[in-house]
Amino acid sequence: MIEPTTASERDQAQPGESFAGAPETNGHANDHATGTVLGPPANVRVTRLAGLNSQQLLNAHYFLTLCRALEERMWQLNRQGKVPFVVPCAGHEGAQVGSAMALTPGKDWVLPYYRDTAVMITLGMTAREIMLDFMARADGPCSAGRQMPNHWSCPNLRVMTQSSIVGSQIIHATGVALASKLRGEDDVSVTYFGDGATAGGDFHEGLNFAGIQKLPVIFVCENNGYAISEPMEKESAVKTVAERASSYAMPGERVDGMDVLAVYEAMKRAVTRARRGEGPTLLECRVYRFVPHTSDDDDRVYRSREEIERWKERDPILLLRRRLTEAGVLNDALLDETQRRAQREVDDATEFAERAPMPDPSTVLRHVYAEAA
Ligand SMILES: Cc1ncc(C[n+]2csc(CCOP(=O)(O)OP(=O)(O)O)c2C)c(N)n1
Repeated sequence: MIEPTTASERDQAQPGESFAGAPETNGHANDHATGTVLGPPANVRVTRLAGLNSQQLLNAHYFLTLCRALEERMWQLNRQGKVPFVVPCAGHEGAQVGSAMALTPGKDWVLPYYRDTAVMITLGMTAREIMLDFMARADGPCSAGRQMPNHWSCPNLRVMTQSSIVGSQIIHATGVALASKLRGEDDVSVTYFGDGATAGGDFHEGLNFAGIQKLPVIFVCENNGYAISEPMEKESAVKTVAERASSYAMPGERVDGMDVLAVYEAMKRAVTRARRGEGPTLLECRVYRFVPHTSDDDDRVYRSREEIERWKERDPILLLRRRLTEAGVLNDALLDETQRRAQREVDDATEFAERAPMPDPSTVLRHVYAEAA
């Protein structure tokens, strides 16, 4: 049985110097990322939590709300037979939004994995763009309808194309960090993966090399306790992912991944270290996947409904809402407005993608790595 964790003791908040979606760094025109529409109303107290101001906190709340609404629509489209495959992230959003908020979009290199929809939203990818790829439309920015959904790629956000081979992005991120170091640049590479990926050789090779070379790379593990149906104890003889860091001479930190602000603070520390040339960090975010691995999985065969319900009491969206309400940043009217706005954005994205053209079959070999002679 895998039990929910509670928030760990945290260091004093670090002031947030950059925030995903800042208009000057984000090549996208999505106003949800710039935060110009959902500003705090005049009666909302200006406050800071974890070094983030009211506007940044409300943005984080919007990203979480939007991602969950988008995913619910994806399941509906899948059940209607319109889209064959959903890769959900419900339950992981806190770790994703909290970590991505500590990055500078378009400057730092990001190598996500298939579950990272909320990372992409936080960096600045729009709901329309995500829906275009989800429906394999010709204008889908990740692959123009060639790749499976959730195989992220976005050059202007420095999000690098990934493969379906679990964990392979770990060594790619290490190589990108080596390039940054050789060029003398202060950008940071970040890669995301699940606990199952830590059982593969790429994890060892990537961390070993990054440790030797002291590279500016952050390894973010979203540990949901399972690799599809395999529980953590069958993947690893040690109980946590973070403790493996000592084998590679880098700090390993374990954080409550349901707590957006705790993740943000831990990630901020790792980013600061990497930018100062102090080397890599392994950050383990303890999360839980609320729904099956994908739309092709039946999770009833490997975990109980009670286990899921217990974790849902620590839903990252509910935790953040509680925190923001107590701090006076969020109120009922603003919560209502946030939910309506997210729903409008999802409706718009769905209609937009459904109207968008499919790829022209005559272009099937375009952008394919190798063509037959
Ligand atoms: C090298 C490799 N082995 C197996 C698979 C099949 N596979 C796809 S996802 C997955 C589970 C990965 O689990 P984890 O890394 O914990 O991430 P999660 O899906 O739980 O977020 C597996 C085994 C694969 N794609 N690549």
